[in-house]
Amino acid sequence: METLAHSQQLIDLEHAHGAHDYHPIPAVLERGEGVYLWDVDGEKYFDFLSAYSAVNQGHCHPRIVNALQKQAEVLTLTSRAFHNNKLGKYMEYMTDYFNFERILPSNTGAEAVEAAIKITRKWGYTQKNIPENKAEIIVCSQNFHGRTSTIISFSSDPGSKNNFGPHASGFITIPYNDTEALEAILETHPNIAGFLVEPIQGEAGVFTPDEDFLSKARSLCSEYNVLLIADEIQTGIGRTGSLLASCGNCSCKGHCERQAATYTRPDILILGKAISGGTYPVSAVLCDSSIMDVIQPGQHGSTFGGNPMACTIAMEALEVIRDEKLTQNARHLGKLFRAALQDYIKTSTIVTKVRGKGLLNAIVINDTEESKTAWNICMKLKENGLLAKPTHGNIIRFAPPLVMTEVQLQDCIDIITSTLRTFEV
Ligand code: IF1
Repeated sequence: METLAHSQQLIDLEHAHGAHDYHPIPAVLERGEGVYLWDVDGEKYFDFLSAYSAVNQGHCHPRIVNALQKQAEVLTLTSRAFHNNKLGKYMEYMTDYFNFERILPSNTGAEAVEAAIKITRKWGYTQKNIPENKAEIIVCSQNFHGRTSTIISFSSDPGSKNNFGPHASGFITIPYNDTEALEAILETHPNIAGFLVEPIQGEAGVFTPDEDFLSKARSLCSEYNVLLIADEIQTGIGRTGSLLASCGNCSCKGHCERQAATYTRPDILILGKAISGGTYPVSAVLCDSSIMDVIQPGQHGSTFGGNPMACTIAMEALEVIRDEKLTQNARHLGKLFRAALQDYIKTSTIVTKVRGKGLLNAIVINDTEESKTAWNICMKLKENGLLAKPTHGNIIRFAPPLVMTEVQLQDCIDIITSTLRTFEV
């Protein structure tokens, strides 16, 4: 009893002193290891959120923690007013790993999206001769790219956007997965500088587009001299069963065995979350020199971006992805997961759909977006030892760390299906 009261006390403290900007599942976590989390009452859970796909390498991965600890003892931050001995090596490592000529380092996802917007606009003015202040960027409805005032200007979620205006102009929204709409805008608008897109829409409920959506968008962007900007903050780093979801297959050396046949190479790649394995905020924009070189000294920057902690941690976290073949594991386990859930759906009245790629999946519940059913199921999953979070009233995302084993996954499938069964009518 005493410990349960302890957990409620901690929740009350947040409520009493913090901004009320979240409505979390009431688990107060104090320890993590691999695919597991423990709460302050000692309860053990499978993590099926992975901090929104930041913890792909599993909680407290010993190699990443070791890299963090060692670097923390030597040098943490210099700012970019000076050089540091890790940044150059990190830049070489990242551009080689992701096959782009240049990298711009930053901390959070939203910051990297902001930087990509600035680069795209400046490219539009200086390389495409778009008239001053007329550059436009095409985005998709139901997008999620972060929380800054510019980014929420092109959100279609009223909660994220309303009463936070005046909103930034220069964004045109088209439906996701609609290359006809994309072409219609490109044909009629001469001042488009870029098309910003998530290869799979996470917040929209793991909405997975047609196989050829990105490659068609790639062709259209090339035809109209518009930059294709892929936000892989959530989908990147092995999550969807390829190093990048825009790879579909992967062009990048040695990360997975697939060929480059259907690789859709964006002009600008945005990464965040799992490039640090969830231990430290690290994000990045990658592109070739012809685009990146529009940014000159004094035109962009960040106190923490490219600091030696971030550089060291990210290199280790990406080595772990490669060494432990986490991309391949995500692809393999993802297939098993969807097959098991597909099998469950056959006789289910409450689950209508399972979708996703690799270990980024979701189930759709036979209820309204405003209903509490998904929340109630997640509360029951918690009771049964598995933590997941609804993305809408009727959608639950399932995204465990990629270090999961097949045996663990089978346990999780059992927990999920037996929990769902208690909601069947
Ligand atoms: C929150 C979702 C996930 C992202 C993409 C940029 C960012 C994110 C594709 C910004 C961040 C997180 C933030 C988190 C909820 C969340 C999320 F449910 F909203 F969609 F992951 F699934 N681009 N996504 O997914 O990165 O600045 O946060 O580092 O609570 O807002 P950030």
